[in-house]
Amino acid sequence: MSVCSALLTRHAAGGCCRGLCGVPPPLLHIRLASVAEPGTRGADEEQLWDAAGNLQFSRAKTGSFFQERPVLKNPFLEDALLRGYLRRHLPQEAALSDLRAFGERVANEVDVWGRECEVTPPRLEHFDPWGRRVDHIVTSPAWKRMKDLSAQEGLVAIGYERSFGEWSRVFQMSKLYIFSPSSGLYTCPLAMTDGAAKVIQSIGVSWPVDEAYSRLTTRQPEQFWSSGQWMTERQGGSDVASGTETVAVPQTDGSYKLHGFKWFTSATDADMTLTLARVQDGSGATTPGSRGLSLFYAEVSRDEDGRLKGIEVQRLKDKLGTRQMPTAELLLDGLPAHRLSEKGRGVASIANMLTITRIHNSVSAAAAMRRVVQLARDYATRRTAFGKLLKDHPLHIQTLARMEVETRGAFLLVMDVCRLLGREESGMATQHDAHLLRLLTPVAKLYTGKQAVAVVSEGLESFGGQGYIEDTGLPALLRDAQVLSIWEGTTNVLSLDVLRCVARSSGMVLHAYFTHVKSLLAGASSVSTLAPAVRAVDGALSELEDFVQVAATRAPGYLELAARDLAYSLARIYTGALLIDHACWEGASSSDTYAALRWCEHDLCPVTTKQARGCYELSTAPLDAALVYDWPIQG
Ligand code: UCC
Repeated sequence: MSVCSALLTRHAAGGCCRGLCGVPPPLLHIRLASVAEPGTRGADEEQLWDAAGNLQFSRAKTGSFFQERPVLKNPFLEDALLRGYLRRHLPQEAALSDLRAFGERVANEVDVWGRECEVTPPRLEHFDPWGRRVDHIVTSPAWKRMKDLSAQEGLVAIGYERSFGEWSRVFQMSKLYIFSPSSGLYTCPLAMTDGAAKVIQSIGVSWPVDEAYSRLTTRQPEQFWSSGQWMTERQGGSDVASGTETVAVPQTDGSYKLHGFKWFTSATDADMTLTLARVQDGSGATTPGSRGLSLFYAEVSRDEDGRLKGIEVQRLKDKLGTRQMPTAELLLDGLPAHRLSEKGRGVASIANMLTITRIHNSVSAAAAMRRVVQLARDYATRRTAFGKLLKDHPLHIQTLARMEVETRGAFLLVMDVCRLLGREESGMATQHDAHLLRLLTPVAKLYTGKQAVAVVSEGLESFGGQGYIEDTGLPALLRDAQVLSIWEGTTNVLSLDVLRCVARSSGMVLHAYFTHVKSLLAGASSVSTLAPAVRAVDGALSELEDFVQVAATRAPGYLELAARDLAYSLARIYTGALLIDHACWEGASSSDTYAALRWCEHDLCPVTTKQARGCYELSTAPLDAALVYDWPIQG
């Protein structure tokens, strides 16, 4: 028997094992003295033994090194920009201590629930054990706890209590921002719940939605309702005007019954919903297009036999991400409903909901970026490679710094939209603010949705292979980010929405934009450290003004081709101005200045860069098509 196998035998007979002792003993290098047997290690070969005489990799042992995991700390305390922004704009101790306490809860309690939602996705029980159709969507206990927590923490209520006046939305969205990545996607029903409350409030809170409104905005978990937003049908969710087939059949009591098929309904375990349908006239006819759509309110309830009233859940969707949340196809077969809007004013009425859900979407996008940066920078203090910690590799830190710049930009853009919303709702908004809110809502949503995918993807890479391992919880961040640019209006649909609001306001939204960016830059004119950034934003703004002048004289197709780049230019220039403005604040740090300078190294006005290359000339469209389909180029 070799020394090696003798020791193994001795250890198996009575050695102290690592698992029982808890703390791993130090490793010792022991040089073997025996003569090697054929096929065994040589006498000079070095082996690793621990102090208790355990040989690594022997039998059930897996070695003593384990990579440390990133640790989620209080996301409020860890976020210097969030705290700085609130110290500047909302320094009330009540708000700050609430966020501090909630951040603690998120890190130590809620994050685990979020993970539980991911690993215990909802399932659909069509039938009860005796064959009756019940269509029960069974969700995890953690998903239900998220609902209670949302009520207790006032995650919708804060926006309607308005305890902090015009800053109430900033406070509410700050809570959602630290909650979102740990929420198991409960932020989705909250977005729609908030949107429904907003619609009801703007239409007027009276019967039959008065009770719904108080339930949507309560802090009492047992009273709290969530709402759905059922807009998407089989023909698609973007072109709602022509894609909506659902009909509303008038009842003698003034209510309606809805018949149709809703193809993509999120958080389908909601207590109520807002949805669109076409009112049938006496002959059963409906009006096509947008002018035929009206807005309806419906409660999701069950009859005495436990069957859903007027709804069959066809199936749950099998999605890339957002798996924590039930998303379903619904057959509406006589769903009792009440019309909320005037006939034909459905799209205009649900637009308030879209504004709110798009803002929530932007908050979630900024939050996803912040979370991956927070975890990546923690991990960089724990993981060693090539002889030193990741944090000591300048190239690694450069990558994290770039992610940080994107995250800061996204945060300030989103919070500025929340600021404008708060001003509008508290009666403080000027016409100028209202124009800015209309323009920046789609801009922020489309830009942050794209940024989130890029930053979270980069973030996963900073964990190496572990970023690709499912049960670290990291891949879910990327899967969930991917939806942010898709639902609530894709990038192109929202770029066209930007053009639409420019046209509908006769350019006033752009006038407000230019005026506001200039006023932000004016405040920084004497700050020499920011001069390169101010010059860059100022120059880009002039280019953008020139582009708008030229584009106004061109055929509509020209602007359509420019729409996405125009929206990106609006986002980058405005964000640059916000970063500069924040860096001028008396409490700002040198990092605030550095972030502004770095942001302004972007191509701030891609629409003029591309314009100079002829990208929007009408001759480009057939060339693009020829490239995509590999057609021969004509002429
Ligand atoms: O439902 C979905 C999934 C739910 C999941 C919820 C997640 C929440 C976020 C979670 C965060 C974590 S996905 C389905 C999403 N679908 C959309 O978002 C629709 C996308 N399509 C559009 O936005 C289109 O632009 C449409 C549908 C609005 C276009 O329809 P129309 O009928 O062609 O619209 P018009 O004619 O341009 O506008 C009709 C009226 C006008 O008002 P009036 O008649 O007074 O002039 C417009 O000014 O609606 C007004 N309007 C708006 N107002 C249209 N869009 C807006 C707007 N964005 N803001 C204010």
